[in-house]
Amino acid sequence: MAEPTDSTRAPPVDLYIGLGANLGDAADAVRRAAARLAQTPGILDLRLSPLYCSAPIDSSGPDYVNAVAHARTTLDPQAVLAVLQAIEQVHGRERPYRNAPRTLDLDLLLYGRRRVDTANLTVPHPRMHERAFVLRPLADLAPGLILAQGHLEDLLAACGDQAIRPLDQPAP
Ligand code: PH2
Ligand code: MG
Ligand code: MG
Repeated sequence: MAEPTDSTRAPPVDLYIGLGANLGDAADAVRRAAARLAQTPGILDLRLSPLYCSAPIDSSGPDYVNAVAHARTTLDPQAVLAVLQAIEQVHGRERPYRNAPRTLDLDLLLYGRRRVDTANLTVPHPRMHERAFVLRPLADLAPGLILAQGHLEDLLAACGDQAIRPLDQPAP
Protein backbone atom coordinates (compact mmCIF):
# COMPACT_ATOMS: atom_id res chain seq x y z
CA MET A 1 0.00 0.00 0.00
CA ALA A 2 1.30 3.47 -0.85
CA GLU A 3 2.46 5.62 2.04
CA PRO A 4 0.22 8.65 2.65
CA THR A 5 1.85 11.95 1.70
CA ASP A 6 2.47 13.73 4.96
CA SER A 7 4.93 16.62 4.83
CA THR A 8 5.55 16.28 8.57
CA ARG A 9 7.20 12.92 7.83
CA ALA A 10 9.68 14.40 5.38
CA PRO A 11 13.23 14.48 6.75
CA PRO A 12 14.08 17.78 8.41
CA VAL A 13 15.72 20.41 6.22
CA ASP A 14 18.69 22.62 7.20
CA LEU A 15 17.40 26.10 7.88
CA TYR A 16 19.41 29.32 8.33
CA ILE A 17 17.78 32.46 9.66
CA GLY A 18 19.28 35.96 9.86
CA LEU A 19 18.44 37.98 12.95
CA GLY A 20 18.96 41.74 13.21
CA ALA A 21 17.83 44.73 15.23
CA ASN A 22 18.88 48.36 15.71
CA LEU A 23 16.17 49.89 17.91
CA GLY A 24 15.70 49.41 21.66
CA ASP A 25 17.72 46.68 23.38
CA ALA A 26 18.76 45.04 20.13
CA ALA A 27 20.90 42.28 21.64
CA ASP A 28 18.10 41.27 23.99
CA ALA A 29 15.63 41.22 21.08
CA VAL A 30 17.90 38.95 19.05
CA ARG A 31 18.43 36.55 21.95
CA ARG A 32 14.73 36.42 22.87
CA ALA A 33 13.73 35.87 19.25
CA ALA A 34 16.15 32.95 19.03
CA ALA A 35 14.66 31.48 22.20
CA ARG A 36 11.15 31.76 20.74
CA LEU A 37 12.29 30.13 17.51
CA ALA A 38 13.87 27.29 19.46
CA GLN A 39 10.52 26.66 21.17
CA THR A 40 8.51 26.60 17.93
CA PRO A 41 7.10 23.19 16.97
CA GLY A 42 8.77 21.99 13.78
CA ILE A 43 11.98 23.98 14.44
CA LEU A 44 14.54 21.60 15.90
CA ASP A 45 18.04 21.75 17.41
CA LEU A 46 18.46 25.51 17.06
CA ARG A 47 21.96 26.94 17.41
CA LEU A 48 22.58 30.69 17.60
CA SER A 49 25.84 32.22 16.39
CA PRO A 50 27.71 34.83 18.42
CA LEU A 51 26.24 38.32 18.15
CA TYR A 52 27.94 41.04 16.03
CA CYS A 53 27.65 44.82 15.70
CA SER A 54 27.87 46.76 12.45
CA ALA A 55 26.86 50.06 10.92
CA PRO A 56 23.58 50.09 8.98
CA ILE A 57 24.01 49.11 5.33
CA ASP A 58 21.46 50.72 2.97
CA SER A 59 19.62 51.59 6.19
CA SER A 60 19.77 54.22 8.92
CA GLY A 61 19.76 54.69 12.69
CA PRO A 62 21.98 53.14 15.37
CA ASP A 63 24.41 50.28 14.74
CA TYR A 64 22.78 46.89 14.24
CA VAL A 65 23.14 43.75 16.29
CA ASN A 66 23.11 40.69 14.03
CA ALA A 67 23.35 36.93 14.37
CA VAL A 68 22.45 33.83 12.38
CA ALA A 69 20.60 30.77 13.64
CA HIS A 70 20.78 27.26 12.26
CA ALA A 71 18.03 24.72 12.85
CA ARG A 72 16.50 21.66 11.25
CA THR A 73 12.89 22.04 10.25
CA THR A 74 9.88 20.02 9.18
CA LEU A 75 7.99 23.21 8.27
CA ASP A 76 7.70 24.32 4.66
CA PRO A 77 9.23 27.69 3.68
CA GLN A 78 5.94 29.59 3.84
CA ALA A 79 5.24 28.20 7.31
CA VAL A 80 8.73 29.27 8.43
CA LEU A 81 8.06 32.76 7.04
CA ALA A 82 4.79 32.95 8.98
CA VAL A 83 6.63 31.98 12.19
CA LEU A 84 9.30 34.66 11.57
CA GLN A 85 6.70 37.37 10.89
CA ALA A 86 4.72 36.43 14.00
CA ILE A 87 7.84 36.78 16.17
CA GLU A 88 8.68 40.13 14.52
CA GLN A 89 5.17 41.31 15.42
CA VAL A 90 5.57 40.27 19.07
CA HIS A 91 8.67 42.49 19.11
CA GLY A 92 6.71 45.47 17.83
CA ARG A 93 8.07 45.50 14.30
CA GLU A 94 6.82 48.41 12.21
CA ARG A 95 7.49 48.90 8.51
CA PRO A 96 7.14 52.63 7.80
CA TYR A 97 9.45 52.37 4.74
CA ARG A 98 11.92 49.93 3.16
CA ASN A 99 14.97 49.16 5.36
CA ALA A 100 13.69 51.42 8.16
CA PRO A 101 15.37 50.95 11.56
CA ARG A 102 13.70 48.03 13.30
CA THR A 103 13.14 46.40 16.66
CA LEU A 104 13.61 43.00 15.05
CA ASP A 105 14.19 41.59 11.57
CA LEU A 106 14.10 37.85 10.92
CA ASP A 107 15.07 36.72 7.42
CA LEU A 108 14.85 33.25 5.96
CA LEU A 109 18.35 32.95 4.45
CA LEU A 110 18.61 29.33 3.32
CA TYR A 111 16.15 26.42 3.25
CA GLY A 112 18.26 23.40 2.40
CA ARG A 113 19.27 23.80 -1.23
CA ARG A 114 15.76 24.86 -2.22
CA ARG A 115 15.08 27.96 -4.26
CA VAL A 116 11.86 29.82 -3.58
CA ASP A 117 10.74 32.71 -5.75
CA THR A 118 7.29 33.90 -4.86
CA ALA A 119 5.78 37.36 -4.40
CA ASN A 120 6.42 37.37 -0.63
CA LEU A 121 9.54 35.19 -0.32
CA THR A 122 12.87 34.76 -2.12
CA VAL A 123 15.25 32.03 -0.91
CA PRO A 124 18.24 32.06 -0.79
CA HIS A 125 18.01 35.61 0.53
CA PRO A 126 18.96 37.71 -2.52
CA ARG A 127 21.54 39.96 -0.80
CA MET A 128 23.03 37.63 1.81
CA HIS A 129 26.14 36.83 -0.26
CA GLU A 130 27.27 40.46 -0.18
CA ARG A 131 26.63 41.31 3.48
CA ALA A 132 29.24 40.77 6.18
CA PHE A 133 26.55 40.99 8.88
CA VAL A 134 25.11 37.74 7.47
CA LEU A 135 28.27 36.00 6.24
CA ARG A 136 30.36 36.56 9.40
CA PRO A 137 27.95 34.82 11.82
CA LEU A 138 27.09 32.24 9.14
CA ALA A 139 30.79 31.35 8.96
CA ASP A 140 30.73 30.60 12.71
CA LEU A 141 27.92 28.07 12.23
CA ALA A 142 28.76 26.62 8.84
CA PRO A 143 32.44 27.04 7.95
CA GLY A 144 33.16 25.86 4.42
CA LEU A 145 29.58 26.34 3.24
CA ILE A 146 29.26 26.82 -0.50
CA LEU A 147 26.66 29.27 -1.76
CA ALA A 148 25.50 29.78 -5.34
CA GLN A 149 27.88 32.76 -5.59
CA GLY A 150 30.93 30.92 -4.21
CA HIS A 151 32.63 29.79 -1.03
CA LEU A 152 31.39 31.49 2.12
CA GLU A 153 34.86 32.54 3.27
CA ASP A 154 35.68 34.04 -0.16
CA LEU A 155 32.41 35.98 -0.18
CA LEU A 156 33.15 37.22 3.34
CA ALA A 157 36.65 38.34 2.33
CA ALA A 158 35.08 40.34 -0.51
CA CYS A 159 33.07 42.27 2.13
CA GLY A 160 36.28 43.50 3.78
CA ASP A 161 35.13 47.12 3.58
CA GLN A 162 32.13 46.37 5.88
CA ALA A 163 33.38 46.78 9.45
CA ILE A 164 31.86 44.23 11.84
CA ARG A 165 32.85 43.43 15.42
CA PRO A 166 31.76 40.91 18.04
CA LEU A 167 29.17 42.41 20.39
CA ASP A 168 31.44 42.06 23.43
CA GLN A 169 34.28 43.93 21.70
CA PRO A 170 34.15 47.74 22.06
CA ALA A 171 34.29 49.91 18.94
CA PRO A 172 37.87 50.96 18.11
N1 PH2 B 1 19.43 44.88 7.55
C1 PH2 B 1 18.95 45.50 6.50
C2 PH2 B 1 19.62 46.64 5.88
N2 PH2 B 1 20.86 46.97 6.48
N3 PH2 B 1 22.57 46.66 8.05
C3 PH2 B 1 23.08 45.97 9.08
N4 PH2 B 1 24.28 46.31 9.57
N5 PH2 B 1 22.41 44.92 9.64
C4 PH2 B 1 21.18 44.53 9.19
O1 PH2 B 1 20.57 43.57 9.71
C5 PH2 B 1 20.62 45.24 8.09
C6 PH2 B 1 21.35 46.30 7.54
C7 PH2 B 1 17.70 45.07 5.87
O2 PH2 B 1 17.11 44.05 6.50
MG1 MG C 1 16.81 41.94 6.53
MG1 MG D 1 13.39 41.10 6.72
